[in-house]
Amino acid sequence: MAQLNTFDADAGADPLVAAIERDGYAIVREILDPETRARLTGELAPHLEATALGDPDAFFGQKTKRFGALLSRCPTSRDMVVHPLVLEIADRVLGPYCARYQIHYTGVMHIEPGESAQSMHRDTGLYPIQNPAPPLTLATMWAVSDFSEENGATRFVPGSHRWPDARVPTPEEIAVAEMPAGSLLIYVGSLIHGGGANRSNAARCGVALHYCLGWLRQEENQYLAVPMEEARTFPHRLQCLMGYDLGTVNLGFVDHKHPNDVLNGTAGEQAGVLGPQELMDADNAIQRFRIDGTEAIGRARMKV
Ligand SMILES: O=C(O)CCC(=O)C(=O)O
Ligand SMILES: [Fe+2]
Repeated sequence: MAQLNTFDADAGADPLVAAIERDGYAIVREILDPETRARLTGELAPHLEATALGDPDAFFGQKTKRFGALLSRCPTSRDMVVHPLVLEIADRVLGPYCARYQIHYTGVMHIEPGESAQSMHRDTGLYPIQNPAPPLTLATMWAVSDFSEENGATRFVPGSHRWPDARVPTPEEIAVAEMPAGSLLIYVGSLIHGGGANRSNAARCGVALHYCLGWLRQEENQYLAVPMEEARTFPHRLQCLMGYDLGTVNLGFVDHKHPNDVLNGTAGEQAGVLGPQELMDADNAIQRFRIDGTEAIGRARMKV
């Protein structure tokens, strides 16, 4: 396997965006400082303790602990999700296809010893859009523990974001996102990937924060995952990323009012401005999709 696209935390967005466009992914080494990672680990601990193993859905794993609603449960994730480097990458990867992007999913993927490899999949399989397709979602996987081949580091197929749906990877085409704790794997949601098998004697812990185009339904419902009174205390940018914003002109209003005004109790009696010039301009700049047919190909979960 060729050298992975691995960058230092001060590399800047340009080489990362180029790698993500070309190969579908990039790894940023040790972007979280040890204090932040320790705080994050502490915030996750009681929730991991309270989470049972053995998800009824085989896809999620029998020895993997998962929980979501991180913005409520884990205050450090509020800073991670607005990390300037990640948002610059999201601006450039998702930005051409939407007036606004938004938070799609927040969660922990904690793979315990003995877990087998997850099926390889595309996260964008949620949406019935044929591949290859422009980026619909962008995923970040933050290594809370070290990620190694032995302990279940994410497996992925470089370049598979450009493949048609029918192509299944060979074992030789699979790369492993080995990275020290505090590092970050960023990939487009159409990249074929999956959690690895954990053959070590300690858990592999990752925090996944995903983004999607603002005109798609979010995988995790942010409006119900975080109580409204709590969301009201969040910074404006974070509220908007959760979806308390218009997805584009007129998209996502509440009773003809702006959702951010409704959240914060500033909406007033009259209809809100649902198509401000800046949003009109952003909407006009979107690269529009051509939908030229449908095909019954099903959603792929590949055992490789
Ligand atoms: O745990 C991992 O490394 C990846 C998990 C994953 O891709 C998923 O659950 O969608
Ligand atoms: Fe996934």
